[in-house]
Amino acid sequence: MPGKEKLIQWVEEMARQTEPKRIVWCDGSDEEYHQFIEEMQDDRSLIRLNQKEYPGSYLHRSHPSDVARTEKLTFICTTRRADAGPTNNWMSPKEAQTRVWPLYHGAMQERTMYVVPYLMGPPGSPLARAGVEITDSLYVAVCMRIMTRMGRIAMEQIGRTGEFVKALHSLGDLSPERRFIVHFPKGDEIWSVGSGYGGNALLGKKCHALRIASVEARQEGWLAEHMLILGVQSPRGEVTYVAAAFPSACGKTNLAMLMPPPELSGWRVWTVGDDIAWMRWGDDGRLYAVNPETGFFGVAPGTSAKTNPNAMATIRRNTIYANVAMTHDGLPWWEGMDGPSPAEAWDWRGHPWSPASEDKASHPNARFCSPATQCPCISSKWDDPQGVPISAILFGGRRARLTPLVLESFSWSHGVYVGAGMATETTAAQSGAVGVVRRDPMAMLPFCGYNMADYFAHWLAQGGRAGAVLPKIFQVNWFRQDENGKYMWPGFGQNLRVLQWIVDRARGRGAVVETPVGFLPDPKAIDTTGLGVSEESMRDLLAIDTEAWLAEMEEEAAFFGLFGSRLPEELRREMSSQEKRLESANAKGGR
Ligand code: OXD
Ligand code: MN
Repeated sequence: MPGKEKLIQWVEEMARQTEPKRIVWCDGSDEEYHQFIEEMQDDRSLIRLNQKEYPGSYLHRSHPSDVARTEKLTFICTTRRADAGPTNNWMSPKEAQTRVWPLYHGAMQERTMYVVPYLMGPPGSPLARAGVEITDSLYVAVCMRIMTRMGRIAMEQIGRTGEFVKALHSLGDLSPERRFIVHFPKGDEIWSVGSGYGGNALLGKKCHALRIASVEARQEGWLAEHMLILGVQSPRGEVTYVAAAFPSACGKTNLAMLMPPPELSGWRVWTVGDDIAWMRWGDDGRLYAVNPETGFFGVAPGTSAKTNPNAMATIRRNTIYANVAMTHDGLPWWEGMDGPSPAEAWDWRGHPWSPASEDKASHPNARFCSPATQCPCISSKWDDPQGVPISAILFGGRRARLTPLVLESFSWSHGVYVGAGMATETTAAQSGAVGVVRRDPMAMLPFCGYNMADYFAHWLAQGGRAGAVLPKIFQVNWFRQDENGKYMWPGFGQNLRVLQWIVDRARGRGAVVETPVGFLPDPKAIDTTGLGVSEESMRDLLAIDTEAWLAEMEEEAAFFGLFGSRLPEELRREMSSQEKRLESANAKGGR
């Protein structure tokens, strides 16, 4: 059936269930966007910010119980539970029909249904994939306009190929009791009901570009990952592309937009993407990455001229803020922004706020949604249909102890093991406790659409591809703390010093020290001139505590144990070799 007809049929079917007052097919034009913005101001779902200071920018306040991704209510729907794996919530298609589908019945009565065709990935790229989101939220429609290539361009691809992900979203009654985010990888379908929050409701992002795409990537031999993509340019003009996985709210946007400190003049960092990387093998054997998105949906609190000046410039116009505070002059404000706190403001719920208030002004997971093209350091290749060739892959977490500032894996399969064993302290990006250490393999725990044992196997299989020019794999940790709880590494722009070593290693240069858990930089290999980090701190940042690592490996083994016999043998081998290396180093009294 031609694509357009298939789409019309699906929309009609969804309309029969949801009973909207009217249906609007979005064309993605500027006029349409501005009209939506007007309508949202009329119904108070958008508040106009100070247009002199923040032209084209608005504030959206979400329901107070709907401010983060709700992982507990996120399901993978497959016939067999084992295909979703032990780390995903599973629902059978039958249960979805009886438990979730009825929630859509009449859900759009008195509301408008917006049909949002979108494309993920640069048009013309072998990785460009189409989807259509049906939503009754204008906030979702305007953010999708920023985050994806929306409208005509997507319709062209759908018309041509007949292929699209069917993404059905309704705010429902916004009750967490009736909130579900359900994925059907087999039918390329997503159902999201009861939430208007970005990660739950902008269905092109986590739901399509990660959960559904990861399944497709496995079938087709590519990778859909929770990774930023950046280019590091040396003073000689050599650009090296890096993809880096970090769990949510661990500084991906900051790293992607890194501003080199003045003392590292001549170096530049170019942003290709800040959240998701789709990567495929090119004819030359190299791994090419595209950013499937066209915008940044970043965490506002903590963003400042010090931590991320490029983001501050990006979000100065045409930005839809969610759940930040607003000053009486109509300026957005959040904790960690530059300058003093305002004497008075409205907090993220719209209540009066002052520095004496007990609560935070901005929600810790408040977000900005801005077009990628506004980023001052956007790469000239950010929308190249071929993507950029990746030379290094980074896995990073938020760990106060244990993992060093940086280490290089011994091989691809050791690197996959390092990524699979990743753990991190939780943040406000997901509902639940903050600061608890949890295993988060490759930062994909909440985003892998299938059994993670098979995901590890898929990663391992890439290492055996004939002719593949494998990127080197590294682990980084910007978040080590001393015994007083103080961060030991300055982070932000200074992370470039670590990237410099990584680039050197990726290009076959740079000095290393071998340890049981990987190659570490030779103490002199990271330039610390003018950094204010003592030699002793540097030693601590790069120290390997073999006993603590062995204890960590027990936790890791318990986690891997969840996968039973489905865990790839190669991963077991990597784990046991590392254990042996640690034990023998421990017997010799450390590394
Ligand atoms: C995000 C997240 O919004 O990971 O990128 O939560
Ligand atoms: Mn993310």
